[in-house]
Amino acid sequence: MLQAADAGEIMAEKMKSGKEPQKVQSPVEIRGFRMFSGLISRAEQEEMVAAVRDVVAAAPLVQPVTPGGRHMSVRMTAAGRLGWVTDRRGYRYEPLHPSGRPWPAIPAQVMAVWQAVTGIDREPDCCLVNFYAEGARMGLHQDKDEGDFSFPVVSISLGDEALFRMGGQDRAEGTQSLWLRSGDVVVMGGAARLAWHGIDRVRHGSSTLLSQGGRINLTLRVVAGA
Ligand code: MD3
Ligand code: FE
Repeated sequence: MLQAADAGEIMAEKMKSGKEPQKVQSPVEIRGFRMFSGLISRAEQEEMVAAVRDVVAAAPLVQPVTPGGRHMSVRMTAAGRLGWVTDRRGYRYEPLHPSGRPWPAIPAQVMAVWQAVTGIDREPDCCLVNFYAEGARMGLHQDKDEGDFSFPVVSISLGDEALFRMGGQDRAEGTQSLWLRSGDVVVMGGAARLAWHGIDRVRHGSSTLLSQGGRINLTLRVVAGA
């Protein structure tokens, strides 16, 4: 099922931006999910974790509650003009953290990854930060609150390994799973943009990046009307 993606596709996208194309490895593509394994070096991961700590200091992690009243096991915060939030009032993007303060800026290193893998000139509006402590998971879902699905979502994994499950646009389609490791980047565009996906489990303590263990996932999103 694994199929080498067309590296030229990404380079062609970069040319469109009018910027110098950056050399990134060609991704492995699985049903529209483009996987750049180990794209981010250990030193860059460490810098990114330091930047995420600054984000969390300005916009503390919260344990989100679904509209149905369930507490999510993942803790979240965000950077950028908008942050994704959920509470009893619903799922939505908000310009302010629940504290009432604006979200901090998306770290430059994170923006650089978006540019390297998408070549898109439009900056993402939101960098959602998911933190998985021991035992946290994320059920199968679609990301549909952005309103515009023509832009890809980019995911960056940091810390402990996670079993990522991906399906199709229809919930009834079969799923495939793979382990995401620290430094991996996944781009969900085209058909994969509205695919069902989730995190079944995290191997606590499998990475030395975070001294207390755990996993950070950053997702970069363009939100319509932002
Ligand atoms: C496919 N996060 O934040 S990243 C999420 O690892 C989310 O924390 C997971 O699902 C995590 O919504 C998975 C991979 C991912 C992220 C966003 C997507 C896959 C996606 C949006 C559309 C389609
Ligand atoms: Fe998602």
